[in-house]
Amino acid sequence: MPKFESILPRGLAGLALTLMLAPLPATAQVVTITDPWVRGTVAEQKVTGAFMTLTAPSESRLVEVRSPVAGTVEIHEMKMDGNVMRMRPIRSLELPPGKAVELKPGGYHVMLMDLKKPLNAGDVVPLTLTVEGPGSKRQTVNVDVPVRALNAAAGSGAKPATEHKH
Ligand SMILES: [Cu+2]
Repeated sequence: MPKFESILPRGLAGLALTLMLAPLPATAQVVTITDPWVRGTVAEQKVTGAFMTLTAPSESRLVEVRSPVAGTVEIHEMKMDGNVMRMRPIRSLELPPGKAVELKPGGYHVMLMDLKKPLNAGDVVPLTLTVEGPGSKRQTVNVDVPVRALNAAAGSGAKPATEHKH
């Protein structure tokens, strides 16, 4: 008994336990990003959309998106204006707990503006999402997003890029 005590002092045992438990909060998912993609562009096109499905574990909101390929990135919503569907920037996108929020053509989307070069199918666009969780705690999530061809029949019913003209 006394020998055991000397090998594993109480303080050290406590430390080992702390280290084992530490990874749990560190890996707690901020937000799950499913099926992200960016619509490819043609030469001289300065604007395109990024789409994905976001699921947050707790009450959160997407407050900012950044990307090195774009001078400006905005979060957009589509809204009827009379008989015309228009998009406009929103300050944040609510992510209710456990609910999948879809960013898709014709709906919410991330607008990549001021593109520095054309985006071709097969390119990868790094995005940094800032998500504000409970207690206004902000965390960033990096995701590498594949570019799909401009006219590709992409995932959830992608349509031609015309709806993204400003
Ligand atoms: Cu837009």
